[in-house]
Amino acid sequence: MAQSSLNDDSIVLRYIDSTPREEIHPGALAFYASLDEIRRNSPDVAASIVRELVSQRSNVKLIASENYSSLATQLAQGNLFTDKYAEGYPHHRFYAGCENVDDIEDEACALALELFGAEHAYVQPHSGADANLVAFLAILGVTVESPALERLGVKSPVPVPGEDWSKLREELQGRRLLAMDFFSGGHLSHGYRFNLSSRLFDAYTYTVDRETKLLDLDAVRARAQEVKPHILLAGYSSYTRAIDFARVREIADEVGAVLMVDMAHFSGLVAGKVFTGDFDPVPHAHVVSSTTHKTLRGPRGGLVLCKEQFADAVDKGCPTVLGGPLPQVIAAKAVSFREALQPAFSEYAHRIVENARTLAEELQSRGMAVPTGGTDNHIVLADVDTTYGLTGWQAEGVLRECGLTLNRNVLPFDPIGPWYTSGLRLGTSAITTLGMGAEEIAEIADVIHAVLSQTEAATPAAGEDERKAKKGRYEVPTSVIETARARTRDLLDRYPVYPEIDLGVISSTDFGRQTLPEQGSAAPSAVAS
Ligand code: DSN
Repeated sequence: MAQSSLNDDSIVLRYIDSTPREEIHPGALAFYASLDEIRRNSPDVAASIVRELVSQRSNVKLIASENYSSLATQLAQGNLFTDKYAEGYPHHRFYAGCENVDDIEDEACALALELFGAEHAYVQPHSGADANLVAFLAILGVTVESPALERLGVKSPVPVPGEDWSKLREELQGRRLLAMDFFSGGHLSHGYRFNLSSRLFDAYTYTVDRETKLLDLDAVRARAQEVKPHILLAGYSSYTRAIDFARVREIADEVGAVLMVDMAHFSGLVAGKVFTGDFDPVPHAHVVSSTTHKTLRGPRGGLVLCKEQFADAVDKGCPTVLGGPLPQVIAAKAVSFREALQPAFSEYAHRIVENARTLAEELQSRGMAVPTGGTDNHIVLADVDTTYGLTGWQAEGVLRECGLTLNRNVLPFDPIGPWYTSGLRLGTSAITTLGMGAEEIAEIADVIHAVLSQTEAATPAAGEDERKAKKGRYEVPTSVIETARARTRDLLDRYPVYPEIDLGVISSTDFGRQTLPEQGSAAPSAVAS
């Protein structure tokens, strides 16, 4: 491998030379060193990493599914574990030399069990959607495939003759899945027509109540009795209320369904003991899937927890569904799970919800229509169509211009549809990580209202598609954007993203022909030199 020594234009040396020894931060040191190493061969990649930090420092992150992981979590991923294949599960691998992967996977699983009080944990899924596939296939494996194999007198699918295998595949496919409708807040991977889950299952949905936009468990029960699903799936990406999972389990039991809960969005609130007792899915569901990077604040990835009955099948996630595990991400999961076990994480999780409640109240006090009237979790939905006559697309676009990053979202029974949408989804996990509280939330709500109330759908130009212009473009005075930008910049100056990293030691000439973006006051001016 090529060797190099640090030269005069080394970023890490510049940092060391300009920083008193006692102020040197190991995470920042590692960040600068990584830029030096990456830019030797790939200056464009190094420049993009810096640009992303600049972008994140210049915009308030209100995307409900994002957060800021610790530098320790990030650094656990940037190492030689990425070189290792480890198909199988701890101490049962298809490759030699997996002892160290076993250690980190054992550690991540043990910490997940401690964090969630589950009977079994599987930490290999690469994403939440992958975790859902692992869960689906494990449930089908235990409830359909294993009994069929037993009837055939074999333990593995390999020796099953072709004709019997065709019958078994027919038995496996087209089982009924009952999950929350995408427009009511369910996820794509819960049986939405564009997703594999709708091919694997005969998928049915339940919705929130048309008037209150709340989940009515009596209605879910009636729907479950009508559909008689094989799997009853609870969980969401854009629903704002706590769910009584004890009652959902009763419904599943009544109709003989397996209960699966997708807690991808709110797993940090479960780990942080915001959702406890009947509202904690882990004791009640047969199988629970999750991501690790949303409220849980870990690396981008997935997780499955389950009752012992499903453990062996879940552990076969690779090769059933997944490609080889990513040991470097599993290492980072272990780091973040340990962080989440600290008392400070529980305080953080409670503050996320307080902040979301405050955000819902502050928006409503300025006239915003908020479906369900508030929130019990980290998500706030806002109906910008009803309130301002704008589409979610327009609101998302103009707010991003003002330094607020969020995503447009369908609302229940959305009259506009899934592309332009009627709503916004806002989340408080990331700004809570930065330390923002009630005062800053009020400021954010005020900026949102000031901007959206002065934004209008564009007037179509001659010959322009009227529908596209009215839904996709907007008009807003430049002064409105400038004022809002100054306000969000002020917030970000007070709550910097990764404050350990001083961009002042980086120069645009560090990246060859790459130039870095014009900086606002949220990032040191030296970056633009
Ligand atoms: N993309 C995630 C979210 O934003 O909720 C889920 O897939």
